[in-house]
Amino acid sequence: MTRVRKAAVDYGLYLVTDAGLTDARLHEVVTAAISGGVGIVQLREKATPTRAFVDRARALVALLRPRGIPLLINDRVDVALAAGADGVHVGQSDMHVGDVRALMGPDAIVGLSVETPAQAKAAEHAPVDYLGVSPVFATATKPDAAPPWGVAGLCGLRRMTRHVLVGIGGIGPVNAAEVLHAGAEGIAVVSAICGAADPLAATRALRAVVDEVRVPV
Ligand code: TZP
Ligand code: MG
Repeated sequence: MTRVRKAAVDYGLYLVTDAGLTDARLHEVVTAAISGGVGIVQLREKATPTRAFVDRARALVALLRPRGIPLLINDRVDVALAAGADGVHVGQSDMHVGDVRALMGPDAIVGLSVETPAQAKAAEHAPVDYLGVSPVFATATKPDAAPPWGVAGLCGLRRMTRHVLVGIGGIGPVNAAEVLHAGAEGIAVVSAICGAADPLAATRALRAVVDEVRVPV
């Protein structure tokens, strides 16, 4: 299966899944998020046995690929390769991005979380497609998250790197515009969609913010 063409990827609204929040509704939530306008999805499974992780990844590839929406896998290159996913997102203590790139190939999407300016500086020439700015705001979804960058920190980061930046952590309809105005190409959200009573309405509301900020004046 050919991967989604990465030059065409829209980082504006990025859904990161959470099994604890979606539970058995994973398919339903991702379907709603597609209808609501997400441009990219990451399957993040921290406690799922490998076989079930691959099965979920395959099912999401089948759902997303016909719509041209890439699926990234959190942490696990083996799962991404087995499922034919479009890419991998790693953090600072996961596999080195150089190794991820070598295993996944040049057409895969590789993302890296950065929690400090020093990490961003170290990643300047790394073979990644985007940096996840982690976290922008305080979040209860990732208990071991680093101290937040804040909007000022994100503005500083925008000035120091040429990479595409995607903000994550504590982002919802109320503060999404600030993150984009600070220079992020996109916002990544977990609870704002996965934890919403109406994931379709929640996604539409976020998409509306992204589209409004991006309209050239
Ligand atoms: N990485 C940095 S913060 C975070 C991850 C996976 C969780 C973000 O969750 P939420 O609910 O969008 O704040
Ligand atoms: Mg990780």
